[in-house]
Amino acid sequence: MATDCIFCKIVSGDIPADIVYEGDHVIGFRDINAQAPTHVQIIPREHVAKISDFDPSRDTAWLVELFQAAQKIASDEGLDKGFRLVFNNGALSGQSVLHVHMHILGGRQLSWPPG
Ligand code: DGP
Repeated sequence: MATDCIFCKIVSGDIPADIVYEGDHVIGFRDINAQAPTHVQIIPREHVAKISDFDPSRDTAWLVELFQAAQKIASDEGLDKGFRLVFNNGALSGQSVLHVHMHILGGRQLSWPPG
């Protein structure tokens, strides 16, 4: 746990969140500033700052569960017509929270390209 990390504090329960998925290595919770009818953050319980820090000798369990969680959340939320998964990585992408998180967005027509 990183003591100054908002998402670590959500994992520990020190900051409340609307949690929609809890697994061994991953949790999912609704985004505080939702950009779509479904907008959930899926994060590893372990603190890893960004996806470019991913280490396959260490991080495979949460990586696999991240996508299993996305499947389950998409099913639970009725996103059968489509959804989008997004990782922002680093300053130019707009990553604002330095704890790996995969956005799952759905429930409306999503445009492309993103801003
Ligand atoms: P990014 O720009 O990819 O770093 O997205 C971070 C997202 O996290 C952003 O959409 C807002 C969300 N977020 C930030 N702080 C909190 C929080 O305390 N609670 C919840 N539920 N979401 C948060």
